[in-house]
Amino acid sequence: MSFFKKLTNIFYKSGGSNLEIEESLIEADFGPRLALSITQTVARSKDPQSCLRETIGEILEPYVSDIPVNFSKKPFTIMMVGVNGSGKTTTIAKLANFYKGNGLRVDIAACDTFRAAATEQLSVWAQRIGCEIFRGGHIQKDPASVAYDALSKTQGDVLLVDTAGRLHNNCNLMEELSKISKVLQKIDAEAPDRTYVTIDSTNGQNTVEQIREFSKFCNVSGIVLNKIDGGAKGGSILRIVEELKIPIVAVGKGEDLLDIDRFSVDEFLKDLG
Ligand SMILES: Nc1nc2c(ncn2[C@@H]2O[C@H](COP(=O)(O)OP(=O)(O)OP(=O)(O)O)[C@@H](O)[C@H]2O)c(=O)[nH]1
Ligand SMILES: [Mg+2]
Repeated sequence: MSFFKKLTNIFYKSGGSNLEIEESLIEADFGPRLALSITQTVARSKDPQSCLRETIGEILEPYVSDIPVNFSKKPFTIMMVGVNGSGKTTTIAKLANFYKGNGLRVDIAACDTFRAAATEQLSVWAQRIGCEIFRGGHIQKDPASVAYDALSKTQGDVLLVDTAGRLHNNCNLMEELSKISKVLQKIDAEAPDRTYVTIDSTNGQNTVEQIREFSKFCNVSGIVLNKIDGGAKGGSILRIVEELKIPIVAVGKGEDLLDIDRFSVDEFLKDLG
């Protein structure tokens, strides 16, 4: 049962208590502090269900943005970072397809040189979408040099930089992200123009900590919330925007190229009834 359905049941059940509301919010990854403050607000209301909707909407709305598309310069460099399997490469493919559909020329830098299969995965997407890919060649290059090569050669309007998945507490691998940014800055002092962190929304536990760590090594400017089709509990996104104040630039709703969209508070809340 979705957490909103569960909450609805609590609201309609006579004698449903604040404690039950708070527990459901905690279970849904809202975190104890936010769960308590939302419960206190809702408890004061005559219409708890609408109040919950409004309270959650008020927290999220200021941080919802369209997928950015009007770029101030060319090439506009977007780097994708995140923990293993959070959907970086798929998001790169979806964004490349989205930008191409908006009439932009998109190039991709395959900077996940960690696994050979990663470059292959991206090459298949690039071919399908019809965009150029810069990759490391046979002798494995380091990611920063692939990024440098790509930014110095690209003719695209947008350069999308894929990176390898890494655990946010692995300092050496996190340093590698700083190095990619620094090397790009030798060509363009503002690059990467945006850094998006991908979040697997089915894995709500430590997402705030993940983003906080990534932000120490690169300037995280947006969140892509992936796998919201996968029965996500969802509450962690409230903690993310409330604590870190970073906008949600897109959501991933599946594994195909078109499964990317603007975050919708209404859809997020639709199970509320
Ligand atoms: N259901 C669903 N699956 C997704 C979504 N985004 C990515 N996936 C799947 O999740 C798996 C991992 O996606 P990748 O894009 O390879 O993730 P990654 O972050 O690049 O992974 P690493 O490079 O290994 O760190 C793949 O099987 C994707 O098809 C999504 O929005 N919904
Ligand atoms: Mg990848």
